[in-house]
Amino acid sequence: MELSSLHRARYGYQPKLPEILREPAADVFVETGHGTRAVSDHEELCALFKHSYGKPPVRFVKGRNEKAGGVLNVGVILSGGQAPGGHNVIAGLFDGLKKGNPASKLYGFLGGPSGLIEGKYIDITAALVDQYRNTGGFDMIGSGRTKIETPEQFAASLETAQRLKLNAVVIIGGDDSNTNAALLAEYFIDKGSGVQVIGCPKTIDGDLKHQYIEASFGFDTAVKTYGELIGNIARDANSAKKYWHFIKLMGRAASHIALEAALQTHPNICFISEEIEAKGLSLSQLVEQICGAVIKRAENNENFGVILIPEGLVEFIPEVKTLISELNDIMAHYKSEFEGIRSFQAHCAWLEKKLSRPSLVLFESFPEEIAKQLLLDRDPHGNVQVSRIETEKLLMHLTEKKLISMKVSGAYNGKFAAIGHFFGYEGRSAFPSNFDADYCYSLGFSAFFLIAFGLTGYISSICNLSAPAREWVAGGIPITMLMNMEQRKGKRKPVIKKALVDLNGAPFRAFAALRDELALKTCFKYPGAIQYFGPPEICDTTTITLLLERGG
Ligand code: FBP
Repeated sequence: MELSSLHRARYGYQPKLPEILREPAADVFVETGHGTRAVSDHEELCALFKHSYGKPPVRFVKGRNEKAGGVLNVGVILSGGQAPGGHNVIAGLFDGLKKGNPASKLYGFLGGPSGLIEGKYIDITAALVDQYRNTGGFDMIGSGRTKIETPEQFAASLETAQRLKLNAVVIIGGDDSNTNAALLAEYFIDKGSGVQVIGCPKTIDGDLKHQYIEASFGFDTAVKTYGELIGNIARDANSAKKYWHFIKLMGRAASHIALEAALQTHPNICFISEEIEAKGLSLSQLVEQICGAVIKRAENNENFGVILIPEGLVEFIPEVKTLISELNDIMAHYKSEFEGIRSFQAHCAWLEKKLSRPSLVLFESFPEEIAKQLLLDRDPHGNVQVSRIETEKLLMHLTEKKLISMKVSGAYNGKFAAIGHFFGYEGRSAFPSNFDADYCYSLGFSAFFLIAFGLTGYISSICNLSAPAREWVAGGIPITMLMNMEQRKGKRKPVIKKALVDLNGAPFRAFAALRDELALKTCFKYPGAIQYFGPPEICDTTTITLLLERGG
């Protein structure tokens, strides 16, 4: 592979670690806190996680550990969507293991959790790790979205772990993957296997968040990548003064990415799904809001603008949410009948008898492309794949329609030309920012210490993230602490509770204080590209969200 100059330079970057993780393994001790409770549904979760529920949080402190230095065999899995920094978690884990004892081994399961189930793995060697240090993507071992859920899959996972004589499995993933890590940890204890399971918080969506998990890795780099692109578009719009840009941003249900991008770039409008649900705003009210800004700006001859749309928006607009939920039920209940229908027209005719009247009217009012996207396959968790629904195009279409009708009635006389964009995959495999490179390396190193101290069912935790890396606090918390019970595919299941945007939180309040002015005036900010080398105030700062949440 021919390397770019930046690629080569990034190999030489030494990620910064918290002070405590730089100590020799024998000089690090574990301090335990008090027993913990789940987010809610304490009794039910306690019964489901008989062996692993309610354990205390731990953090690493200076102290003597006579037992340090044993040989450990560990397997690692990258799970779910790519997030910048995954390779550095593996590098941190690898370096930690080798620092503990050079004879320790790390195996990488290929293609996500299915690699563990099917026993597909590679040896992770120093030469391999060195090819991936500080790089984006998950291509070192690949990723996948297989959920370990059947008794056979659990048994096969244990068989693989025992065949490789593993002390532990590390699962690097989001809320669903770490839920799986908790279930696997409980299963391994129940079988008396002694195989530990440790999770690491990954997802660009930023919705795996808690007092002890201040950020999921990848969010920082992804939003900085989108921030650069949105800033460039905003500047182009302000130069040409002729287009409205409708930009959908990844993030699944949560609007953290859109909110952070809005704080970075000051678009004219940014919808926050959580607020739309809380206020019960309809699709036509959102379109009216857009038209209001278009008309007002046209009065100043500003026939251009930027609108940010969180990926999951459609699922938070009450009437669309009802439609999607009816479709989910119908598609699950009449699966084979639904799959047997060959054409879109035939699907529509079939749905006429199945959907409620208001949902049918709404479905039929959508452009054909959008209606088709609502019928695409659900993900393994039964959710609609919001990344594949072109909400930006839907809003462009409805805005244009409304403005045309206003022109006919003489209520509006400006120009409107819209361009749609979707930013998601562009940010998931970028070279990790210094923050993500440091944070991920620390998470991996911390996972090693959790394993060395014999813990299981824990997620690696690095706190105090708005401070310089040397002051970060390393440790872990039991995964059950993040969980509650939710209805999934018609059954109550233990799951990690998604952290959506808090409408009372500092990031949302900061945006809400600005937005009336942003809607009318042109106040764009241009963050520019991620900087990897240079002064710390340009290269090492993290997101506005994290700084505001940490009171910065
Ligand atoms: P994770 O939750 O697994 O980190 O994935 C996040 C995400 O990037 C979402 O923002 C997006 O909706 C989804 O993955 C897209 O999934 P896919 O890669 O399967 O298209």
